[in-house]
Amino acid sequence: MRYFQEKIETMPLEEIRKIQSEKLVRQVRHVYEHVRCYRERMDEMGVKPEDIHGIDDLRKLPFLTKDDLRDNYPFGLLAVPKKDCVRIQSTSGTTGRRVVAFYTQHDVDLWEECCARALVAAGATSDDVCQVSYGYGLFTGGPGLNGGSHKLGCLTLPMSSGNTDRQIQFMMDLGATVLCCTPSYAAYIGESLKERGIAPEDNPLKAGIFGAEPWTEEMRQGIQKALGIKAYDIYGLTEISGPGVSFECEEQQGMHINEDHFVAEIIDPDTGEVLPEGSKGELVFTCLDKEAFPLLRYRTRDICVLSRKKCSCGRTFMRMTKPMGRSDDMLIIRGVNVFPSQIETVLLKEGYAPNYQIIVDRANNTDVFDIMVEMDDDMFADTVAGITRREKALATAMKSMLGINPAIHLVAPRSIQRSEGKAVRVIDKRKLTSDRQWKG
Ligand code: DLL
Repeated sequence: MRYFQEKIETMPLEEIRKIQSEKLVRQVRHVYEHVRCYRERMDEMGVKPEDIHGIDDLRKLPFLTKDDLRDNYPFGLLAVPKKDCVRIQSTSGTTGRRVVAFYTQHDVDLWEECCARALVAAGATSDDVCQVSYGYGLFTGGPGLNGGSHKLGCLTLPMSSGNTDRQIQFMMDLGATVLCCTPSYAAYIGESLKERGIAPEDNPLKAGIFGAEPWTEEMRQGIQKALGIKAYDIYGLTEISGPGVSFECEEQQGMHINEDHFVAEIIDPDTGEVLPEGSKGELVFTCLDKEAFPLLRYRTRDICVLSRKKCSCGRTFMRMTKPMGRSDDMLIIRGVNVFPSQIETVLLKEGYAPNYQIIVDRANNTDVFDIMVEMDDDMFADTVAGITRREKALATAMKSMLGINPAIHLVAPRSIQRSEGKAVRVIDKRKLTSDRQWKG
């Protein structure tokens, strides 16, 4: 089984664009009629539903941001009567007003189909046992992959995150072949298996579907080795439905966007100008056929690049790179732009596991930049002088990647708190009043 819905996933570009155009015209009419916020925005811009004839008219429409979602909390952007909705999900990682997304049964089906496509692209079939170790509840990770696994007909283990002993026991006893969780939890499960003396070839897993937070190519290699599997990336966000907006195929060269449901654009985050294919910029999504919470031109803040290059897996859906950071989570330390993923890259290159925490503070009007990094048992057994030498070497490597000098603190193995969901990598003490937290 190569595709979950072959005809759709491999359709020619002209057909994709035709379907997108037809759906967009219908969707714009739907939101204009049912959502006051859109009607007012479009009226302000002098755009009527009749002006939207197809996908080329997309850029006539206004952008929507997370602030708009918060301002319209909870029901302001709901496009169907509340009685027609069957589910809500909500975002993690922010304080203050949460973002609440609504789903009709049609929307849940569409979302679960997207997740089933991701599972098949990772090599799963109805013969597989799928262990879902993303959090369940308001977070979309657990419910999304759970639904996809059911749609495909896998035996589904709805583990949720946490209780790693039980995760490992069920994995071994029930023969889980596909693991779905955050990459940081996958790495932790890998460590825990090793601690229990279970070699990578002795667990039943063959593939993993990991997303919801940034992870580097080096981290992928580490997880693949520790678990003895092929590790696939999956992307999505609550506002646009959840996991499965895009997913990796066996080529592992970017994630295919489910273009029959979502249109992707890349814009300049400062000017809002739409950039040509291949440019790096902020990813914007339009939901083509969701009923309850159909966001148009939603600014994700994720920075990435889109490509229409042919993929040898046969899927024709365009691909996006892993998000390279967020237009709003980039740290500015002593005037220098720093992406946490750069720090992770250096750590993995220098032979450290990606167990680290960045702490930024301010003293005497100057930024203080510390990185706590865990040693492995061998490093920890070294002399004090040896450890100091290591700290200096790592600081030099960081300086050459980032352009500024962090203070490196090598800490004892397993002393940085492990995450069962999204890892908290950054503690920015300078911004305690902000309601936004970095989530990768
Ligand atoms: O994290 C949905 C999800 C669940 C995706 C499970 C994949 C697997 P939110 O909590 O709304 O939704 O967070 C969305 O997380 O805008 C990205 O910044 C980040 N993100 C999601 N997937 C990836 C990924 C879920 N594969 C935000 N790589 C998004 C990097 C990711 N960042």
